[in-house]
Amino acid sequence: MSEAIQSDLSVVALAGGVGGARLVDGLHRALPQGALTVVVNTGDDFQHWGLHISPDLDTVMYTLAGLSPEDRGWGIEGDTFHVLAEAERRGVDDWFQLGDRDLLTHLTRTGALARGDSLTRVTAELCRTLGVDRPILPMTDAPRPTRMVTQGGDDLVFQEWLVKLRAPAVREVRHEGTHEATSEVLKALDAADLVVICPSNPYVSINPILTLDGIADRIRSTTSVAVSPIVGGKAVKGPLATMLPEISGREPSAEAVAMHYEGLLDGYAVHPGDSFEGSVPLLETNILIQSKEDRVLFASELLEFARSL
Ligand code: FO1
Repeated sequence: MSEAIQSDLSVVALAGGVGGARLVDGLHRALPQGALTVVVNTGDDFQHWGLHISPDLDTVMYTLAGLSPEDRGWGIEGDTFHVLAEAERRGVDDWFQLGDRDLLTHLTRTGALARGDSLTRVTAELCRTLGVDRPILPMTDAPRPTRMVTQGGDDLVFQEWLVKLRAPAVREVRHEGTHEATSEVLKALDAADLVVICPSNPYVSINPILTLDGIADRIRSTTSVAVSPIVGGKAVKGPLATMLPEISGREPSAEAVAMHYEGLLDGYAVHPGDSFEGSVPLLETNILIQSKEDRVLFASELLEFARSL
């Protein structure tokens, strides 16, 4: 790839929720201003209490703003839940924990969308008010809801499946709605020297982006690296370890995820002990990046690895 890494390099990161946001935070610290664009999954978006909730966009935004709780990863550190407690008291749906400070984001977004603003524009405005100066782009401006078909035959909105029902065994993941990425996303990929697929769930966080028109082709024609979301047979976060055998018939491993991305990658980062004989070069290093220090160390290593490809 180009020699430009760390200076003129243009990096696009594809991200879902918490795992993706932590790597994005590391890349944000390791790269100079203007070098990073983040494309975020919106397949998890849903309506709740009449509000448009974009959990992955918010997780990435809050993480870059330094507001995320380090352990849980989503929402705002130290938020209170008075509105949620009132919902419980009145018998209103309270299975999705919206914090009081977090609510301002959903109110602002819902109002702006109702006035005709695009999700791309609203996200840029939310980032501005939070002091986030890196472009965070929703993958699309139109609805593209992820639906989970369970082995019991239920067809569920993603958040109901994940949060309300705690991820019952799944038979199929469906991406409904639009196939169109935004022009901003396509332009960022056209200008990219490197695409980083973050350690997010390949089925529910990355696939909604990859299956938009023109995305996979652009990734194939750019240097691309992914980071395994599986360490020692366990998911770093979320239900991926049980989803892998349910959907692909393969045991959960870094290799099973690499097989899912077959043909897209030029390099792949795995945790020590997870390496395998594959078709692309591996970076074997500590990919557990919960702390802020580990995030930037790993991001720098990953960029160095990408330069060597
Ligand atoms: N995840 C949960 O497991 N329970 C919740 O109640 C919950 C609330 C929530 C509120 C705002 C937000 O931005 C994210 C929230 N998440 C919650 C996380 C989210 O549902 C998932 O982690 C992502 O959608 C998966 O990428």
